[in-house]
Amino acid sequence: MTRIVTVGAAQMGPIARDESREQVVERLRRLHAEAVDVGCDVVVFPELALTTFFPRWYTPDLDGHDSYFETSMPNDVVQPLFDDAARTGCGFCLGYAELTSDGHRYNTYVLVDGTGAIVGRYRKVHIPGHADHQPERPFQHLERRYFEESPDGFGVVDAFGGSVGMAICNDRRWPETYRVLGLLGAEMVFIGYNTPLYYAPDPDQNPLQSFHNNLVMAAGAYQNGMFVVGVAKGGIEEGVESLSHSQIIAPSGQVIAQATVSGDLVISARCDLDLCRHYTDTLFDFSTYRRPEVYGPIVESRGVQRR
Ligand code: CDT
Repeated sequence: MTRIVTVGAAQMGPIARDESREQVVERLRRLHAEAVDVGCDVVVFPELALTTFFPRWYTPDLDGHDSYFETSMPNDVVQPLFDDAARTGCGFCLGYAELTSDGHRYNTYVLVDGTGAIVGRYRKVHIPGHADHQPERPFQHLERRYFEESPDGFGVVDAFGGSVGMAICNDRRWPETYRVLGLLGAEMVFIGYNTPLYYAPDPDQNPLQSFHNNLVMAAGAYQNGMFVVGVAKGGIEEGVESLSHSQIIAPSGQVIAQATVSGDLVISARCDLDLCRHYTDTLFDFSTYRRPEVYGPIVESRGVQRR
């Protein structure tokens, strides 16, 4: 029996600073309905999909952006989206800023199945940017001020007839993300992102943003025999332009669906999860070919250690 999962990537255009949660949830519901119309079993929303990308602004107090965080999930404002999932049978993956009851702040994804139940939660592992105010930059990237690194790491959830992993934005640039998920048996990895086109530490990278986006996700998909669904919040948000180019990538590394314009839209692909085995049973048969006994530095050291 084939295991076909129809996956949607619900790309979003900008979310304005003064856009209410209710307005944003209406946008998400429209995208979810579009995904249902094209037969999706699950639709993936971007990173921090309920608000503008607030780490671009500095606040003197750490709690200065707490109004952008959710203290419960689901909550009254997003409940209609959960109800849509239960009514239609189409699940979703939603990114938001999470403030826990004991005061921790995370950049979080939840995976919701076709009954409207949360079946997985992931907190971003690799937190990019800086923690201090750097007024010389045209805009800030203060994720390291407003988010803690996940203490939990990566995990895989049985959902939609397969094994699903989640990662968030900067995580997609790190091979460890995909390899850990691959070792946990992930067949599909959902990755939302907000990627400004301007990179202050090295603007030479600016024209390469789209290339790097595909490079890392396609390599991750191929080297680990998995589908990768990359979903942008792109366009010009509060004066900062971010990458769109959402894409769904097969275990072969080939792009099988791609957004050709920016803004709110759904792309989708029918993913035969058994295709993963073409790679994980052959070239990337981990248990036959991997050599963990010589990979020590990967887990023993954080930075470069010349020997
Ligand atoms: N959201 C996020 O992780 N964005 C980063 C921007 C580069 S670091 C300033 C990314 O890796 O796309």
